[in-house]
Amino acid sequence: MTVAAKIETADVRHDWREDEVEALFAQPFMDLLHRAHTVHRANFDPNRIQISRLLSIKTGSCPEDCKYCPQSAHYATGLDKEKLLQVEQVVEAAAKAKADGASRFCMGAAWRGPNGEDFEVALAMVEGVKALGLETCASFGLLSRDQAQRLKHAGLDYYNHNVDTSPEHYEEIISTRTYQDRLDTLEHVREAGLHVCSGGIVGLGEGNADRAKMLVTLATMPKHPDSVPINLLIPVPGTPLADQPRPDPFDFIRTIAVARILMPRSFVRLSAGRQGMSDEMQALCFFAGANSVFCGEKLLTAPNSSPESDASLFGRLGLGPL
Ligand code: SAM
Ligand code: DTB
Ligand code: SF4
Repeated sequence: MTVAAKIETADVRHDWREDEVEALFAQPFMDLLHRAHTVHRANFDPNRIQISRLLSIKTGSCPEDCKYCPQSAHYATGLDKEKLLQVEQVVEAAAKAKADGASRFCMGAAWRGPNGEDFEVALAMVEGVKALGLETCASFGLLSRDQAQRLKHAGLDYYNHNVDTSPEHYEEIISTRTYQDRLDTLEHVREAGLHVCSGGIVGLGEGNADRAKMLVTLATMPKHPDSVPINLLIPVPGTPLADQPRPDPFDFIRTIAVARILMPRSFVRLSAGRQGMSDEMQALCFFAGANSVFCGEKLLTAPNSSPESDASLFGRLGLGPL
């Protein structure tokens, strides 16, 4: 390896500029993938992936208007609304996920943010899942400083809150909370000493310049998010983005590659949308630096790649769990 390549792969920079990152997106695909894979190999075992399992602890009737989301009360998506699950139901699901090989259990809730007695129940869920010896993750929406600290004390390891897209494109997608609200929540999470999980969605009608800005937002945080989920939009009938044209798969893979280069030590998760991807596309995502996935039949409400097709894919690629 040349000296220049060594510096490039070892560096953890927090001063990425939009023009540099747009230039990465504009590189020929093979050059970009080679660079991303080199960075990946210098920082991780390229044959291992981290496996998380998701559970929706409170489904549907969310007051927010995120145009991509089947759980928003603003859109008729035919989703059955559910009450908050009971602590025992969640702990039971987590124990099963652990037996199936998951190392992290992520609880999602269709809330603007946690409130009142529901938050107390959610804290008990975190305690119960942690006691099983799993890594815990929660995605409960906006958090105050105090709520972030209480989650930390309950045994939470990671908090997921996505920036979703670029600050500019965000205005087209969500009106009920601002980009700054999201950044404030991430600051509260960081200050509480929780690991940050933050990424976004590809396929919301954004271009590569927006994807570059989204990744610059993440890569210029005081500390890079420990996990960076890159979701491919699952177009859900009834949501305003149901008929959004599917982005070019190579642009999706480019987004993974650029995330890997910008945040060399973070886990980049090939998150929602794997069900619609070919095995070959997923393999290219792993080559480009994705090293984490959600496994299990379901994400929060949408179907995921089946455990059988995952077992077959990972087996054929020689990919093992971390
Ligand atoms: N309500 C909380 C919030 O918004 O932070 C937590 C749950 S929310 C469903 C978590 C993330 O799921 C969103 O930020 C978005 O990135 C992703 N998501 C939701 N619907 C999606 C879809 N149809 N396709 C891809 N990703 C989606
Ligand atoms: C994330 O970035 N993706 C997950 C998790 N964080 C909470 C959620 C994906 C949701 C996909 C649509 C659904 O299942 O409803
Ligand atoms: Fe609610 Fe989260 Fe869906 Fe937005 S993404 S509508 S906040 S559940």
